[in-house]
Amino acid sequence: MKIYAILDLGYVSSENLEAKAADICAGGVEFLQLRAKHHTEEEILQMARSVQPICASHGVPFIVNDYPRVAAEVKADGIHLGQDDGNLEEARQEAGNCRLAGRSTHSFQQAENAIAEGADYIGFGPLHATATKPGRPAIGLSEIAKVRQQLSIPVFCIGGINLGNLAKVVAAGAENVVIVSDLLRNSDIPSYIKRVRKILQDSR
Ligand code: 3NM
Repeated sequence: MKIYAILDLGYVSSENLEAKAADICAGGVEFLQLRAKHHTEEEILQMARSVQPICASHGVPFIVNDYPRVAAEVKADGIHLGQDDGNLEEARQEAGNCRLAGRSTHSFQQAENAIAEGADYIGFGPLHATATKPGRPAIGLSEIAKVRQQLSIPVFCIGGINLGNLAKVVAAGAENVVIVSDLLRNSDIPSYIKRVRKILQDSR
């Protein structure tokens, strides 16, 4: 049961980035990703430089979304790519042969393809429609169990997950989850993460 948090600049200002990263790491997550869709590569590099040491000091693997060269520069533990973001192994090499390469997937077929291309883990969603990834239709919960049974790599369910629907997501077969907006909007992130952990444990 793993919790994957994303520092999404749609919800966190760059001024608050370090404080939020520290809160998330102190709460205890298994991964932390930096995701900024409306910043330049140089800005993202600066942000990655400030977040990476916080993750490292807590032993939380640090993943960079979309920018392999930034990942290489800060010696990130991994990179994460969407469906249209190019070849995963090329990105991994560009990222300094980082240990983790993840891919967003939105169907069973894409999940299978991610294994074939060497992904270390996948995101699977969006389970529910979400303003964090606008324009992407919800895929629902029905294929979670099948994907988990048939895939040999960790599956991270994502998309509109919150404290209110998490138990249902777990009951549908999810083991690992990514939560973005519900977590970042919470004023007490460490205790929020503890509540997520408890629901993950209790709903199995
Ligand atoms: N990727 P929230 S859904 C970043 O399905 C992202 O690939 C998705 O944010 C996918 O927890 C998503 O706020 C947004 O819904 C998740």
